[in-house]
Amino acid sequence: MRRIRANAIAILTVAWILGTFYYLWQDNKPQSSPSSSASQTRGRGHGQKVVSGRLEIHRDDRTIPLIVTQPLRAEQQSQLLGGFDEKAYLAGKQLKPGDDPYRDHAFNQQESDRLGSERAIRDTRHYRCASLSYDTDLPPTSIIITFHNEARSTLLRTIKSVLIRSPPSLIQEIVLIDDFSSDPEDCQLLSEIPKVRCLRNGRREGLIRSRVRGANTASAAILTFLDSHCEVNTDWLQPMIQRVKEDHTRVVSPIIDVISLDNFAYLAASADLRGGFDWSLHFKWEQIPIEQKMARSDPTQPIRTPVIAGGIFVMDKSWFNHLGQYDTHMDIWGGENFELSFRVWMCGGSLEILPCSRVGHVFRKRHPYDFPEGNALTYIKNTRRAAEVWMDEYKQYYYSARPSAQGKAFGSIADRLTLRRKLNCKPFRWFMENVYPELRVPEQEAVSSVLKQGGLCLETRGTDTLGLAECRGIGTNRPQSQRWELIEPLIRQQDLCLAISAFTAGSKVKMEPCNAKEPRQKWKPKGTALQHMVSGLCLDSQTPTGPPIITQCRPQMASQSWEPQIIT
Ligand code: LR7
Ligand code: MN
Repeated sequence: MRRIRANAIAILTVAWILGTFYYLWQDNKPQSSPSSSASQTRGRGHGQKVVSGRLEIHRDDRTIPLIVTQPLRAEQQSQLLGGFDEKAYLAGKQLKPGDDPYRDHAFNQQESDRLGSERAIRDTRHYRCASLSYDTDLPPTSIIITFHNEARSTLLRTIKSVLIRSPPSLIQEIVLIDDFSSDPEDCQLLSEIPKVRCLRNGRREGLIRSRVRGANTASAAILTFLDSHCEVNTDWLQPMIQRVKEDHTRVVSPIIDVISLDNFAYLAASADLRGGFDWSLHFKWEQIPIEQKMARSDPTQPIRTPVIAGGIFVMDKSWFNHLGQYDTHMDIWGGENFELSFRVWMCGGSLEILPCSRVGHVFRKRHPYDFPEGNALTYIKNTRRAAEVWMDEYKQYYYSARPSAQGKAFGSIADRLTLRRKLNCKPFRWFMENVYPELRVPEQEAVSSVLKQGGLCLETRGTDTLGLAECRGIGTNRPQSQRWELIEPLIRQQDLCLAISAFTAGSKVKMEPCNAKEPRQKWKPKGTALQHMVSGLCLDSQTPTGPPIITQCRPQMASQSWEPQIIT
């Protein structure tokens, strides 16, 4: 009996100690507790998914003090809003009884309207952020918000949260670009608010050209972009302006918290995510690589990110202009965040997420607006432009991941290529090696092509001889004897590979069973020629009727020029 009691006391003591430790540990780790259960995925009509990251489960108020920003007093309210009649503005657009509250905006408009234009939200930063200090002479910024048919209540809440939660001296102006919404008053009426300016597009332009228009009229030296359904959190702006002030080539974003599209709850996002993507150019949040995570002793430090989500960031205006703003041939929505991110990194800048800056955003599951060219085609056009201009030889992986992109129109990219040359930007390979080494290059898949020389094609005859002959068939009707798979270092046709018979100039080239370790079978492209890697000699059709040979490489020599043409 005594033993049982003693055991029970021991177990209780251990449990109590563990409980205390857990409590303290939780308290020390305020905002970044990982919880895999609450991940949120946004579906897109055309197969785009944006994973908004793991959300945190709110701990109860005992373990984390609930720090909220206080609602405004009446006199502050009128000071901030000037003569703007908020009630009339919101009343002007209300749901009618029986309306589907999700129909127009793909979020629950009824909840948003009910919330009012400002509310207290939890300060979701790491507690150490509160003790950081910033320069007292930070430069002011122009806030740029573009929107197309945004709900009045979310748009107004975005603006009011900026006015309430930013030091007034840092807000030079708020530039609204109404991207041809159905009701011009949605924007116009808001210009009654001090500092707010409203520009309306004469036709639908999409968010990319709209932002460029906003940036062009902005009067501050620093630009801050926001989506039209955000709520900025405590001290969101100072950390971003500070980083850009210290180095104007930095482009910085906050951690993007989640505002529920159903009940508008403000939920803290995990603090150890960065922006990434896959080869189909679909954006995703991903964990910071483990080595970087281990090296982070200070949770307030910036997080380097390969790409930004795109909507919420701060950038020096002259740097934005110097780097070529945006690709204004991109339409409506999508892809511009990759284009901007590649450009910033490859042309001498950097991208980071600042954990001490938090902005909430309503993540949606579908686009509530139409795409004049269709949503899939627009995404393809935009991402194709990004891939063609910036991804060099790596664009092949984009095309294999998104085969439907091949052959789709994407307009001229000449201007953007000139820009890239003029800015003397690094190759995409540099980006892969230095910024995003975690992005794996897919296993090389065999691509069939013909090896063309003028109008002739290299073909096999019988089992092991080779020669040039007229190219036959098109597309999938090409004869097997003229199909080649170029998988470095091999040039193969089924199980046989192109091999030299000896390592000296003039030696014949023949077919033999493939063996990637066999030095006689190793080739690599050299301009339009195919060079044997070991001898350094080039594949040459000097005796067109007979088998090809290898000779000294001479650039531009017709008999050494092989043009691989992919068979689709
Ligand atoms: O034709 C249009 N004209 C517009 O002005 C279409 C849209 N817009 C406005 C729209 O009203 C909104 O304010 O553009 C903004 C973005 O459109 P959303 O909110 O419908 O799309 P989104 O939240 O999915 O947008 C994310 O991806 C876009 C890709 O082009 C942009 O980069 C958005 O800025 C980006 N939003 C964010 O990064 C916020 C965080 C979400 C994430 C991840
Ligand atoms: Mn958005």
